Amino acid sequence: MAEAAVTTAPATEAERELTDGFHLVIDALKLNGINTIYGVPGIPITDLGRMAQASGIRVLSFRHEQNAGYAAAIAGFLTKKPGICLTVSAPGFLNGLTALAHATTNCFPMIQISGSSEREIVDLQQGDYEEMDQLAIAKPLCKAAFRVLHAADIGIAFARAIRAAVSGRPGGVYLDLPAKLFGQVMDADAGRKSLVKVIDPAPAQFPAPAAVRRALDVLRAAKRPLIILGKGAAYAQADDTIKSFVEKSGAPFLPMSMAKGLLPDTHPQCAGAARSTVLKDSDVVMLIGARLNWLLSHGKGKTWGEPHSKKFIQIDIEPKEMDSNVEIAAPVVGDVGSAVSALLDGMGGNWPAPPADWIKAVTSKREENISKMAPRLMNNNSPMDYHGALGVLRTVVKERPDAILVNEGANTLDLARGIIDVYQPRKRIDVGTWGVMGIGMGYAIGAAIETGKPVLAVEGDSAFGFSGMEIETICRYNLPVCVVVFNNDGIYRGTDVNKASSDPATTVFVKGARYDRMIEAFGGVGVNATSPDELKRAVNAAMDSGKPTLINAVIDPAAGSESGRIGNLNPQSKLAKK
Ligand SMILES: Cc1ncc(C[n+]2csc(CCOP(=O)(O)OP(=O)(O)O)c2C)c(N)n1
Ligand SMILES: [Mg+2]
Repeated sequence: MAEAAVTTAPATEAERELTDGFHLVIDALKLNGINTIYGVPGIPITDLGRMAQASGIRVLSFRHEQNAGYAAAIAGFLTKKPGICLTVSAPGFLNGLTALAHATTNCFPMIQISGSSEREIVDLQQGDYEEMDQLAIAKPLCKAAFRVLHAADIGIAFARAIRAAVSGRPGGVYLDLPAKLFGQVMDADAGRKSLVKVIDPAPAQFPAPAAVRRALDVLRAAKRPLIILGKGAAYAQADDTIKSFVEKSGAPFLPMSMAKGLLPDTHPQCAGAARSTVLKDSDVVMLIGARLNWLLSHGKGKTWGEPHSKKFIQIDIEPKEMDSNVEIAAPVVGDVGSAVSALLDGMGGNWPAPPADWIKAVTSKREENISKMAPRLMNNNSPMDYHGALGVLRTVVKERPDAILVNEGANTLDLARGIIDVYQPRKRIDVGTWGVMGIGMGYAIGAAIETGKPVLAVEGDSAFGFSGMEIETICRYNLPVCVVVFNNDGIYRGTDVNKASSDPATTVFVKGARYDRMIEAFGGVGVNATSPDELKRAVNAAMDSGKPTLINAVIDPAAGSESGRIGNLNPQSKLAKK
């Protein structure tokens, strides 16, 4: 069919209006309201980027595809529309693939569009320029993968890709576009007709009424209820419904890191500062868009107060999520918005408050932990420790609740997650399910572009290194991003010593490095901050000016701990370490 459209022309090419693969790709994106592309140019997609830019699409060129991919992934999370990452064949494709897999693992809708080399040569393995069977490699790492060979199929391919990315549980989609496709010419009118505007790309999925009743029965009978909000709840953009439900239930709630701010961390029901108490002592736990994976100790063991058992209620769009780790007493399968609104309706007018002794126990634990922490956050030590530096950033965010906080590292991540309160939904974005390093600058750029809000990126010095070159991109597009590098001279700590040779130890970096000087090379503002007071002045100035800024925050190299809060995951041997 596609061949016929291309070759059986009633008139000469000069006489009729034509279109080509380049334009059909751009038109397919625009028709579906996709206005931004994150990528790296090169053969065979350089002209596609140019033409897309000329047509009014915002095309952001990065220095490495992985960072473009992370920008696209977070764009998907923030907007519920697939973020687009555009890559060149083989190496560029592979560079983007980590981000595509990350998007899939984290349930963010994203489409990686990659150019690829000549099929005939690739399939015969004759050594083409950047030869690689990209479709086969992408398939196991994403939700769906498609290849388009004919210009007339571009419309339907994009429709499939968009639907696959955003419907059901969102995820990454790969779209393989061989070089030849772009130059294929066809009748413009037939081309227009071949495009598909996706109607209702993420249809609401209502839970069964019986499942809703069962869930409410379990919740009503709870003596010590707990609600856990995951990033699926943040993704849903059902903020008012979720807030009403949580408040009506009266139960303490625990936000996972990217669900912070759905209700403010300062909300009276927030149990963030009493995490271990609520996990251990609750009797009924309702999970809303949160999975019982490693981040929640798989729903079992000491963390959960075993041998005492609990009942779980789980809301998830993916039926297979139920019973993934432990028995789910009340599965509610549906999209978070529809499910929570059905629960809210089902609660009626006189929902009983949870027993007062439970609320009191959680509140007093929370107050106790908060007041224990308070003095540490006010120290003005130089070099700084994490608490002194984070105490400052906590105030910066409190004063600018609409700023977006990007966070990665080990100690820098774990401590910032606990210390910096978040006040609005989708204002904290971080390493996600994998605890991956490298999301920093891609997320910062994606968040600034998609929301127009100022961004504060709180980065371990190691974490920053994975995407650090993108500060040129931040300067080039003049984005309101303030990067604070927590420079403790290394991974976890800067104090390790190699006893065997003159090589530095594996976890340490150049002592006293000045990351602030990097951004000056591109015209940004660099500041070296050695005390909380200096840090405060620099961050406030950056956030107020909106100028691309990098602050080298000098942290005591001995302040951190191995792997931050997850040192227990390091394998141990009975044999002594050498
Ligand atoms: C892609 C990737 N590579 C490696 C790691 C292992 N890793 C975990 S945290 C970390 C860096 C921690 O150091 P830093 O960012 O400086 O934070 P700090 O604890 O020093 O504050 C590394 C390399 C990872 N999580 N992801
Ligand atoms: Mg470090």
